[in-house]
Amino acid sequence: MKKLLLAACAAVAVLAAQPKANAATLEDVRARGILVCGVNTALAGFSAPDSQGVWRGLDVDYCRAIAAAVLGDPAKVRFSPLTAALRFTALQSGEIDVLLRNSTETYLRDTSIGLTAGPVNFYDGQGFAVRKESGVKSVSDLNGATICMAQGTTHEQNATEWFAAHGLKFQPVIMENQETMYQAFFSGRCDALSQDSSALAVAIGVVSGKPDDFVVLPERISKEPLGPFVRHGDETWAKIVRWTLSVMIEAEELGVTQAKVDELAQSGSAAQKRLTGAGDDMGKPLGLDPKWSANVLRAVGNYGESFERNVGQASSMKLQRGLNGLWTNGGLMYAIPFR
Ligand SMILES: N[C@@H](CCC(=O)N[C@@H](CS)C(=O)NCC(=O)O)C(=O)O
Repeated sequence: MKKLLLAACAAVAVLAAQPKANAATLEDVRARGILVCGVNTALAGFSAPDSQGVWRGLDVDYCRAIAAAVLGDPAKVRFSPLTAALRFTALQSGEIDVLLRNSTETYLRDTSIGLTAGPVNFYDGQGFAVRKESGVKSVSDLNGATICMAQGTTHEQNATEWFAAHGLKFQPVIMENQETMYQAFFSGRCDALSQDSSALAVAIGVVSGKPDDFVVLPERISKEPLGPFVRHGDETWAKIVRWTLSVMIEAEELGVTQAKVDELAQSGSAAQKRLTGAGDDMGKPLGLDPKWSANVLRAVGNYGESFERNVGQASSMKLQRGLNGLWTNGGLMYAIPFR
């Protein structure tokens, strides 16, 4: 019954808004001269303004890369910060051109709300954090616990199904947004905090101010493949969004870095030349500039560079590549050939 109710609520929430009939996002963006990208309000590593007010993160880089591909300029982006609960409606209504907001791709999100999921730009999983003094060592120790989660996310359903499957119970405390969820957890209202493990790393490592007082439990109870969403029915736009990430991954595979784009356009292999815009016209099929892929790489670098800068070793998060490594290193990042 609870399950049915959950499914029903999710359906009502997502079907409420009808997608704007529009299959010409590329033309709209060109006419406007600016890409409107829906992002998280503040999630360090993915999308958050820095101390100068400049948006930074893995999702932000992807937005800038799309702007570079389409408009030739990574600065031509307006970031539209959205809560989890409002993000899909903003895309359906045409308020944004693309959603890049640590959004999990699922079957229902891809098929029943007038949207289409793009490629995965970060493989994540749902985790839990607790206060160290609680002595809790694994998720099974949370039987009967109160768990803080955010509204409009995949997390309540995942937790409900996981606890039921393990014959355990918990008390969900569903907060309106990330900020209120953190307030609730850090003020002691919940025994645990549950969200994507990348976001947990930020919550404990950065937001808490006392990382040593908390511990992230070892289990990941779900798959959370995060990626962009676009409106259903705009095939060209979906392809532009998909190929932009593919170019970044292929560049990493081929050793094309941000600093070497121009050099490799001159002296690289045939594949490197194609990727850096010095081969055949690779823009025409999508209605883009012949040098669109070079513009992407000049703007944000390859996928590995963007990862390390935003969430990896050069960031405060220091996440390992893991599943987000190249397939040649045992990860899941695999580019469709750019030829
Ligand atoms: N990947 C998950 C979670 C994404 C998500 O929105 N996470 C929360 C933290 S658990 C968040 O960023 N909330 C921000 C907010 O709603 O203000 C999803 O797509 O549902």
